Amino acid sequence: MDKVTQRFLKHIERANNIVITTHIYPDADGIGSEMALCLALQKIGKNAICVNEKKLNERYKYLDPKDVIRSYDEVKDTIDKIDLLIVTDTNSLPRIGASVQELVLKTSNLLFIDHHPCPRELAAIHCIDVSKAATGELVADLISALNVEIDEDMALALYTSIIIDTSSFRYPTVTANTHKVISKLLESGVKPPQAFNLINGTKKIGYMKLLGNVLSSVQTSQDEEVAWIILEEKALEDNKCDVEDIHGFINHLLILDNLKVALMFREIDKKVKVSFRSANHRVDVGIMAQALGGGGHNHSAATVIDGSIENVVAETVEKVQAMLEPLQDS
Ligand SMILES: [Mn+2]
Repeated sequence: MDKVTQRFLKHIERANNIVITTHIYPDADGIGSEMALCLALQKIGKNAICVNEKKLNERYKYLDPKDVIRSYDEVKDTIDKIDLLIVTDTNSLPRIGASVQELVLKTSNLLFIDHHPCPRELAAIHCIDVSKAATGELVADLISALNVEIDEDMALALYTSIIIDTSSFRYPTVTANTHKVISKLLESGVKPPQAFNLINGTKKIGYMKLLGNVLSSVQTSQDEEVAWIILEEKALEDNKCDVEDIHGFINHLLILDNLKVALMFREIDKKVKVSFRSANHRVDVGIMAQALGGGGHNHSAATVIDGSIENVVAETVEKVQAMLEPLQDS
């Protein structure tokens, strides 16, 4: 048994009242991981609930059919004793939100269950495994270590975690273990087309038009190693597009020949969110995003930069090209 699993079991053994949370603006990995873990802990008799900063976004409610995820406001007056606070899919406390951070003060036991890069010292005392493609993959293994059978609700949530975090199995983070977990989830009753459509097949015509416009105005550096798309606030409004729907736009760039880095610039108020994807395993966009004030995985990362969209695009593209310069092709 690996150290991450041992540490997890030790924490669970000692705790009865367990609160699980995830990052703000949670995605399917954060939600699927906390929800499945919560159901598993309930099955072994723990008093477990999920508490998020905000109520679950409508589009994700199907991932929580037993309604175990609560908003902080719903539970703040009833929670007093917390033996263990588990944070899934991030290892940064500010990322869990200002209100949920209040719960940290009510417990002496905090455990991150995550797959994002972090300092060695943090990984040494938490359950952080960067070899996992999704926190959901790690949680599936931890649930098995608890000897709990993964039921259909858990399986759909964890399967969705993994398809979202791997962009349907296309990232370099996908391993044999990822597929072993997927195999187990299918045996637990997941139907892939149904799971795929529930999370992806919900787009409106406005989405299609916006995607078309954005992709047809793609730009690249002269050597085509950097490609980028720009999303202006107005275009989102005009097409009545949900922000949640546009995260995947950038992935369409990854099929370009010669590409090393894909960028997506999105205007938010007076700032610009810059998303990064790596199309080449030698290029670590996590480090690039970190150099520009953000962070993330080797293959997928982001930062937020102050300034007008025109300036941020020009400056970031120049910096990314400079960062690519010393790399040798092979
Ligand atoms: Mn994740």
